[in-house]
Amino acid sequence: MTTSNVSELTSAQHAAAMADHVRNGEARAFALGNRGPVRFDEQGRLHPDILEAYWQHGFYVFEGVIDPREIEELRAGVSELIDRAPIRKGADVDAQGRPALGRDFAIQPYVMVKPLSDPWGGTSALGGRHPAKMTEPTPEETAPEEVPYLIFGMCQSTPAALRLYGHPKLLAIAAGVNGEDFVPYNDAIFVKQPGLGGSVSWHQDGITHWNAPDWDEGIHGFNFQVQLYKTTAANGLWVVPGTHKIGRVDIKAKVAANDGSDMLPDAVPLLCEPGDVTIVNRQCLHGSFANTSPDIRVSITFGFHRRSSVLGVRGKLSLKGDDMSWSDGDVFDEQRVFDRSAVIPVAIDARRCHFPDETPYHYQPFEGLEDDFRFNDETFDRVIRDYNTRDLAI
Ligand SMILES: O=C(O)CCC(=O)C(=O)O
Ligand SMILES: [Fe+2]
Repeated sequence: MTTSNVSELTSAQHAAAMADHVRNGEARAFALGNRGPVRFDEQGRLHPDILEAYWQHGFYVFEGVIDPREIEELRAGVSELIDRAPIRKGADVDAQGRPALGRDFAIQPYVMVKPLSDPWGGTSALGGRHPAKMTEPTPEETAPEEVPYLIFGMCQSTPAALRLYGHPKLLAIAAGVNGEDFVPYNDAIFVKQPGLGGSVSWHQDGITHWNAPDWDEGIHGFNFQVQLYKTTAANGLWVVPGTHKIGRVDIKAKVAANDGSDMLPDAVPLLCEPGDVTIVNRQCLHGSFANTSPDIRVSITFGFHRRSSVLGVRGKLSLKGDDMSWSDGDVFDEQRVFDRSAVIPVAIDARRCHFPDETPYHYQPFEGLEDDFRFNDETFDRVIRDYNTRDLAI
């Protein structure tokens, strides 16, 4: 028996408490007009109208970017990752008693959390960028002790995810936002199983450049999210439009001004069909609720930066394993940027082998070096294995 407390919500009560907010948020989201298919101009550059809407609101929803066949391959790959998660943090076996995946990876791939919990809100984790605690509903008694929350290292563990990393439309979008010489940041798969998935408390992603003399609205880059399933206001990511322009938001004060509720009135949900892709400016205030809905969300999340934002900068948020301790990183010199960026040409080539009819993306920083970065066993060892120890996190 658990002792009851008036502030504790069951899953169903949490879902009911969100109903109005969900409905209003959906209406606000569709009214913004920052969504549609990806479009390019005659030179193959991201259409200026899309860029304008992105810079106005701080996010954009690209509809129908990833073909159904590729989504199927990604779903199969991620299902396997979910099945192969350790039964709890640090365990060597999965729920079926097989060896958990990735115990030999330099960075442990799984962040496990208690069902419906908020692991970071109100803690000093991740540089203290999540100051407010989200509502933590009580899971069903049948829920497992821990569930996967984030999965790292997808380019190493999942062939379909490596190929996604070389997707020509996604890389052209990255070039449109961050310039042709754009560089990678990191990746993580956010997993929100129905009735189990934890919340991500309100935060802005960037850490390093808030007080930089050349600070601007794009300096901390952006994240893609490729949606493998339909996303709803109940299970999806919410963003407060325009907050990428205003510097650091006082999140605690914002929640307090909302009677302590995490349902911020000016936030909107990212509403997607399978195969839709979002870009969210890392300076935008964003977060997601515990998933008390009946629908799974799997968001393959990976970011890109302007080269000038990382070169010569001391990184932050360097992941040191599954204990979620994050710390100062290395200074990112030319070699480090080159080594992490090399995942891109290998991913492009892995994609070319699998989808021979598609025109591969031309990644300018590796112009003329393509033959050294073909997808093969040698480049897997040299470039892909433990590539995320070289992430460019700022
Ligand atoms: O998908 C989520 O719930 C959180 C995503 C997020 O924080 C990010 O992409 O930076
Ligand atoms: Fe984030």
